Amino acid sequence: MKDSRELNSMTGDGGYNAWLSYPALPAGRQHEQYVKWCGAVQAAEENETVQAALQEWQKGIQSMLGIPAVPQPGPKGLSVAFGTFAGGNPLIRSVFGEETVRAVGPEGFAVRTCEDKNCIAVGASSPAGVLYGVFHLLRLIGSLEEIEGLDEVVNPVNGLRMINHWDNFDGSVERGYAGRSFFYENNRFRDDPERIRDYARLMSSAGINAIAINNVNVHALETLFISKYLPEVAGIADQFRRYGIKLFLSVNFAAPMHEGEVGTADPLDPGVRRWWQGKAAEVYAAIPDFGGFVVKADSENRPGPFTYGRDHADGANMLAEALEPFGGIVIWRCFVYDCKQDWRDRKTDRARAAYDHFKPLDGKFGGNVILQIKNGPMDFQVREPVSPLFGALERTNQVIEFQIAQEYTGQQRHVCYLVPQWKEVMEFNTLAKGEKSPVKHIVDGSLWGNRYSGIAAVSNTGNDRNWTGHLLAQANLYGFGRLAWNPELGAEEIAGEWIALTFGTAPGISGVISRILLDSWNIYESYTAPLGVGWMINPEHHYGPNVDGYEYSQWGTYHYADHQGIGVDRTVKTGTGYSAQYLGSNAERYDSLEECPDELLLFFHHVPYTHILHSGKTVIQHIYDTHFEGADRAAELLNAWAGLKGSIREDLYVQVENRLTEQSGHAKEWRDQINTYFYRKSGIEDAGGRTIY
Ligand code: GCW
Repeated sequence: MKDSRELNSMTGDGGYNAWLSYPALPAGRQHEQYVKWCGAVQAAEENETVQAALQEWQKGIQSMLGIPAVPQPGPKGLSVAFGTFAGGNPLIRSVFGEETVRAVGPEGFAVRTCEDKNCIAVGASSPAGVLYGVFHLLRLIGSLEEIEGLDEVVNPVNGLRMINHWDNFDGSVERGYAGRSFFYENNRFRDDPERIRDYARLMSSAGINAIAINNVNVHALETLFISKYLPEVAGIADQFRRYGIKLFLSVNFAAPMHEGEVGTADPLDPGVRRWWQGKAAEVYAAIPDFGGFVVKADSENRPGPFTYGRDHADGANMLAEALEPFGGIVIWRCFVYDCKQDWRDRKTDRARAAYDHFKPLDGKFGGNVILQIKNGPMDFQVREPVSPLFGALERTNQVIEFQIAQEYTGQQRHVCYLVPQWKEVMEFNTLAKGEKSPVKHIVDGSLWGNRYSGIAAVSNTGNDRNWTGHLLAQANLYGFGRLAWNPELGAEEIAGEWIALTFGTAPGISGVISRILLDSWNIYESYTAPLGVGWMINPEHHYGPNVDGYEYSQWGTYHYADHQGIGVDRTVKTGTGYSAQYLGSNAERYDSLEECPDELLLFFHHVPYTHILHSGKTVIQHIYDTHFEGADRAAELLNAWAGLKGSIREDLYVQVENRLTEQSGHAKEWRDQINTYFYRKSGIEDAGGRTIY
């Protein structure tokens, strides 16, 4: 336990500084080592990003070590030096030889402890690389890692490391669970540059380099972000630029009509093409390093090329042509499906939709178009198979889309650390090009040699003091960035970093918080919809149990539970044929009732409640057991957390205690609703004789 003096000396920021809190490090050997090197800093380049790195370094060192990092023009005792290779500090060039310089990519960095030159040097080819390198060093120090003997080159694995905001101009956030937007309020840009700067710092320190600032559902006023509101958008881009982040905008496909200048949005119409070209020129005049457009078209009632008998490639390529001269890209979303499926029609299947729409278009997209594909075929459920589009598109740039916002995983009122889920998806072997074809190598561009690569995710932030509502949801935000930077990092490793940087390194803390995080996905899954079938939430707002919420609505998302059984038949012979969208043994495994993994059984098969799982249990007993256990384990999370009282800052402690209390109660509600539903449907008793209403 920390002594109370030390705890109280930490500011009660309510979680605002998140993983950039820079908690004071304990005295000892490591502390001495850091103090020895970090008292002086050489970083004279005038570039604003290098200067941002310097400020961050000084802030971090002061706070963690309690000493100033004094800027120093040249060598004099030990120091930390950072800059670009071409930046004019001869020390940087003398530390890193030609070979190292060549190995450092556009956003990477090299870091070396040079005893003979009395410095720890961070060198990069770009200012952004310098900034990433400085955050790297700060992270090492914050986690009590060695900084002597450093010698490494670090490059991000994925080119695009992107956050998508679903923020609306009125200040609301679609699927936002952490307050309102910090960009907008009441159809105005909020005048809060400090918040945006701190947001950019957080994102950049996690490795993010692209942010789309408005909802993919682009309403009337947001349509004008590429015209009337460009000056304000450019102001945000200025803030982002300093931290190596490019700004993107979601655009309305029907914008040319909306602004009343053209009578159609037909992508093959010359007037429409000219309109977008003019718009692109205006945007780049205001924001020279503008990233590009994100587009949700012909999806959930958004306009798109279908209206004109054109396809997605026609639509995307038209926008791509407008952006190409400026180096911009089009990110075209594949979340396209018929949201009005009728239950009598057993062949239409929402899960099939993205593949059916986009597979035939492989190879038809322009070089600066990237398809953005949700990780699963449905919609960010706690458990889904991997989208079969991964592996189906050989000649198309593609990025994967995750959802950091916990729309279906407890809405940041329940803890659900999603990094393990994302890792599982990234490791999934698509078999697209032989035995070693994991999703991570499709999205990083290496499998097919794509020009663009990357990973995007829907943000979980808002203007709540701690950014994410649930303090532990910060780990998802941080973890997403780190995983996008390097998918080889482990879920536990990332959790460990986040914990040290947020709560400090006092013994006994990390193990407890790490366990909570790492168990949380499995716990959440166990008391909600069983065996991969998904949904079972209240329609529209998507929070809380409602087994038949979507079963009897017009949205066409079913589990088909009756008194005999449950599950969606997606097999080839008797079902929707979805399983055939996978390749080779994946298709066979999912199609086969015997081989299908338990956790996805009800996604692929309709079975009687008495069906025996690989685990040896019947489906119905599995449902009862997991729901009783899940609710108990949710309650234990609260007990585990209670053990930290007094060891971590009180303002942080209390926040999580409140949320875990709520979760523990809500998990019981889930347990009872689901168990009671299936008991009454099936008439089968729980072998454990526990209370089911
Ligand atoms: O997950 C669903 C959400 C919608 C969202 C849509 C999408 C932005 O319920 O709110 O719209 O996905 O991804 O476009």
